[in-house]
Amino acid sequence: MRRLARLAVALVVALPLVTATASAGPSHRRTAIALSDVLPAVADATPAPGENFRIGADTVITASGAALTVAGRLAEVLRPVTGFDLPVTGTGEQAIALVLEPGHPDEGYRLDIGAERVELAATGPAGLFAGVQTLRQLLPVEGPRWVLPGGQINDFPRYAYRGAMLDLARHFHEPAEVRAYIDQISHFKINYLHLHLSDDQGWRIQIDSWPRLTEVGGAPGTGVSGAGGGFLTKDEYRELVRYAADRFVTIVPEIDMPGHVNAAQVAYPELTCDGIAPRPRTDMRVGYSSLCADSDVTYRFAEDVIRELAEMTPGPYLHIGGDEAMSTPHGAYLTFQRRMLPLVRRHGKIPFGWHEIAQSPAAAANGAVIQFWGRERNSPAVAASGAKVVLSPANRTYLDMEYDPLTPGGLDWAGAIEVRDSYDWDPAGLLTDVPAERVLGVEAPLWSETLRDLADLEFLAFPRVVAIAELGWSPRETHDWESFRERLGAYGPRWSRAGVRFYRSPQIRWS
Ligand code: TNX
Repeated sequence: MRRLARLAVALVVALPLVTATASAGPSHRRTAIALSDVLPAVADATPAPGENFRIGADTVITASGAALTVAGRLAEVLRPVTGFDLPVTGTGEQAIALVLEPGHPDEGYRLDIGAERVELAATGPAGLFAGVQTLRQLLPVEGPRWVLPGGQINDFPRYAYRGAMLDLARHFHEPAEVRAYIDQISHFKINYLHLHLSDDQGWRIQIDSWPRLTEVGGAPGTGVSGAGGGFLTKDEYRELVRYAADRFVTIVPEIDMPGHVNAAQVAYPELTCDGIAPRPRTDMRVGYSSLCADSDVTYRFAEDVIRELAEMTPGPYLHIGGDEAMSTPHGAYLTFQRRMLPLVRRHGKIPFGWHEIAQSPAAAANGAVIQFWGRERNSPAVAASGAKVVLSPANRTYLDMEYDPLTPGGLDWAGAIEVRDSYDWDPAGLLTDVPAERVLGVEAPLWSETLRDLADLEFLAFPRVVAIAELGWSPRETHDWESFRERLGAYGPRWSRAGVRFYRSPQIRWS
């Protein structure tokens, strides 16, 4: 039924005569945008041709109570592009009405577009915000006719966790760059941003009880190639958390331990087993540093950092890394995790870790979320742990991998990842030994070894992060490369207008 509806829409759009219908009037014209031309794909769309809504000088946005903030946001984005006043009021004719009503799934919404009224309904503000992202894409890129295609959309996410990750340690990204990224990913209903805040080359978050972490680890010249330096003050971090929350994105902070700690050890040599300060590192190697699992200072340090980080993090998760601890002996690794995982719990957070933590029985015992970053199709340790899993298979989701061998910048250890590679897989079936109900969601990490500025970041992230957003949001039945590439191609002008320097993949016909 749904496919038929889509086909009908496609035919209508393909017709050369996409102007007036029988009941012609300016608001009854067809638009070139179909109701299902949305990224990520909506769960269900039933077009009502002839019921288009035209935003004009008399259009108002109505909302009350908890819907008012989202209504304000909608007005803020529509006013400058359309040039209309769009007052936010309690009631009114010719309204885009934001309505709170029970019965929708988490983050789900219904969008009803008729000739006289648009109604966007959800159970809470998160669902309204998701609906607003859909509505924005249903408007043309340019005026003067701001027409929404008539019909009804019912939409809700497949997975609760749809993430992206930035690596501030290998190259520090300024708060303004992080905000720009949050803006862009929130358009695609990504709802978590994981910040990798410490690594061998740098430490990027102020910790009051260990001030040298940022004085030394965030100094100019820290980072890969020594190009960069910088860190987030607590105020800047809190401000980012707020900025993200306003866009329904939750920050997941990561302090990587027991490996990837060279920057902390340069600042505090007592964090090594022999007490000797290592040299600062600006190369890309991994796996050489480790905290000392049988030393008390390790746990004093870890607890102070986790306490301070938890205090300024309202979100449920705190990521403790755990990856590539090649210089931590296996027994020491288990000792470390046996103490760390409950510690995160004691500070009120759900522990999150790279899939290596699955080796520790403490992972499942403490309800940890495991982030799988491998390329294998099975993972006995992850399967045996029984824990929830977020999928970041490196050969599909690693945004720092090159698109093809000619890509400027980017790494290649997990292979080249063209847009179709990032799109054509199913999270439910990726790990053959982990049942589908244990998959919490997906995340696209962007490591910063080869990045310098926002342009580099955008080039690697867009469009691939949208493929991961669609895998996280859209029902399995909508998965269709041809449809995805059409919708992506049509989105290009929106990025161009916003000044986003995306990769013009040859796999896509860009409008
Ligand atoms: C592996 S994946 C890493 C990072 C690197 C990345 C580069 C993972 C958990 N660790 O330390 O930055 O590869 O692609």
